[in-house]
Amino acid sequence: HSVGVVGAPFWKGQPKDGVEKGPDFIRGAGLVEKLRKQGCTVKDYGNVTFQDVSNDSPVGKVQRPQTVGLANQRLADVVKAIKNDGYICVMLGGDHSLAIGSIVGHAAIKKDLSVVWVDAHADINTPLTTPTGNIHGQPMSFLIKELHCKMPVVPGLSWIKPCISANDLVYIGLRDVDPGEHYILKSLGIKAFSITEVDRLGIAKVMEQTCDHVFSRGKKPIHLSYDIDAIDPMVSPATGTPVVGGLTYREGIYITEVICQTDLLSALDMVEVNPKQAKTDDEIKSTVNAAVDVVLGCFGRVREGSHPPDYWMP
Ligand code: DIR
Ligand code: MN
Ligand code: MN
Ligand code: MN
Repeated sequence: HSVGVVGAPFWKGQPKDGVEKGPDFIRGAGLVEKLRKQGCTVKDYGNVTFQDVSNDSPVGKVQRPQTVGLANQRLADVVKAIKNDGYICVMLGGDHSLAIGSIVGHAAIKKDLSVVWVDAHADINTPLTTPTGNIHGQPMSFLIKELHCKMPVVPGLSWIKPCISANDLVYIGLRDVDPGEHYILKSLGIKAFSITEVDRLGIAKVMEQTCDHVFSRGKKPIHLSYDIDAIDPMVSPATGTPVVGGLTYREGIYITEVICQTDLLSALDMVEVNPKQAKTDDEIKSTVNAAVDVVLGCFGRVREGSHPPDYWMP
């Protein structure tokens, strides 16, 4: 695999600082070296620098729309460049509002994407349904074509052109969904495997059905947007909005092994690692390691072990 890594140290899609430290903590745990050791070609594009916007007052309930909008325009350009260079793009967040720029940039190069969204949350509130005003709870609403008619014009965010069909989105791990979000999922018929479906079917069936769904209209590139809070807070507590009863570490990694086997992964977001939300160093370590292992699993790491094709037994 050819992997282009970019850090997006941005927190202003939600109120808690610390999530901007995510990229450097994930790199600090040896991500790039570990990817190379498992045979990947890796280019590290460094961290994106974001501009501050003064007088960015809320529009309705939406917090910091100009800052988040500008950051995502910048990120979209960087992701476009990484895709044009021929790499699978790995965006290290940062908060999940960054999925806007990541997906818009990706979709500009690869027409007709599928999105697999692994998260405790659906992140599909519109600026009108949002209970918090935080844009990290809203990115998908800006990207879904069928929601465009329900979206108010928000200054700073009006450049976003929806690029994903409701049919091309699959959720895994949901367990904290707002009423407006639930209405959207049901009325647009969006495929969603909540944690209840993971309990009912098991993760293997969930992934089989996820693949059936995304491949039913042909083999399209996959954008995997992975929020670390999908995994149980016993494993990944260092995140802004932990929700009990999440994916086990094993389920979280199994998802990545199946996605890797499709050979269609084209971009990955690894977001919402917030070292400042940890109570101990061990909590940071466990969360960051889970994030690193998610990325490694996407690029060929298999838990049964492996050996190079030219291995010669001593
Ligand atoms: C909530 C929380 N649904 C919101 N969302 C989170 O703010 O819209 N997303 N935490 O990751
Ligand atoms: Mn999220
Ligand atoms: Mn989440
Ligand atoms: Mn693969």
